[in-house]
Amino acid sequence: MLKKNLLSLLIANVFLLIFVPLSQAYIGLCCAHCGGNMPLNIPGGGIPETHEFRFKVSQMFMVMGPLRDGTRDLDNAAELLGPANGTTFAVTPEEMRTYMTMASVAYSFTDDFAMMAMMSYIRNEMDMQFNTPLQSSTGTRGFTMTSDGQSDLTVLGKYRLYKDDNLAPTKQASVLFGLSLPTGEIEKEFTNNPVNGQNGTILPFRMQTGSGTVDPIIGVTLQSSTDPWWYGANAQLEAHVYNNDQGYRRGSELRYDFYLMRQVHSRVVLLGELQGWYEGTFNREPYRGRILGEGHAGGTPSGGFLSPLFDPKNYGGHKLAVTLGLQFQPIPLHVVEMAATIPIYQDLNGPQLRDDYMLQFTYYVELPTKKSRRYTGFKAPKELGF
Ligand SMILES: [Cu+2]
Repeated sequence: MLKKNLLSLLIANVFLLIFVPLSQAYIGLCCAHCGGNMPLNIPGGGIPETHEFRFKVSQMFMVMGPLRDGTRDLDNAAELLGPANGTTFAVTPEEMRTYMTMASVAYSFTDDFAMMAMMSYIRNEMDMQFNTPLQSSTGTRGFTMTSDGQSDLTVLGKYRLYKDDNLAPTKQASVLFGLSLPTGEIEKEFTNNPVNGQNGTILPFRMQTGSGTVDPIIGVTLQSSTDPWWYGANAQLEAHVYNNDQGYRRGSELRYDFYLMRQVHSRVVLLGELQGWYEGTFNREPYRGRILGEGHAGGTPSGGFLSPLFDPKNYGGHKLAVTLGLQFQPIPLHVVEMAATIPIYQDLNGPQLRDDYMLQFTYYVELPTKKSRRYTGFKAPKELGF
């Protein structure tokens, strides 16, 4: 009897040794405090552990085109190029490429309150096609319009309203609030336009790198996990409430996001997101168009728009996109994310360029300060799995 018990104890132990490492719970690549896993492309998504910094750098590449009105793609040459009469245009965009390098820093002051600041450097390139008269007068089919510079600075606070556990929550709800500050520019000008008299005039709305206004941001974040799944929902509104120095403002912008992540390894997480985006039109033209006639035929405000890009009504709409990605932890306290986004539905106030695809690479580092409960000098605390 005793022998039999010992034997079964031995078998049980061997069984445990073999199978326990496989069934061990994942705690997430990031600190348990923020929920463990969260897509890195959601502004204000995860938060650092209390009294810790998080530095995030991200490189984004986005391609837009062709032009679309409503849910229908347009053919430049057949439908849009012609005299600048309001229905057809002298110059139309074919494709836009945006390169954006983002940097952000976040710090948690208490278990429930964190602040973050983010800023980008943007480069825009837009391939433009001329109508027949401009093609003959310039001797070229079109040109690539460019602009680059720093974006607006976003400062956000995140306050946790609910959590089911203070140190390692599996359910939490937070509110976000903050401001986008006008550090970007709204008077970028043409520099390489082959058409006489166009260089030095104002570039269209989306080639500008800022909104020109102080914009309030509010949002909510819901995060849950049931190992090995992490999931949640976010919504964020950026309102544009007054006119900038050029006398216009951007349409308000609502973004929402549902995400589902599956941790497949102690250092690897797969992620999927459904992202939505609503934006209104611009409320009117900049002073330099409305009064000085820049962007209009004949250089006068009564002339038709040279390009659909100058019309404030050709912006905004509703978009839905799917993002698939992967997160990887190369060393403790570091996380890398690679993600690709493709649109699945776009109903746009047009004609305007529609989204084509987006690629994003993000790297972040957590830095515990001496006040952090994870602080162990220069070594990461192994017992917590970081
Ligand atoms: Cu975390």
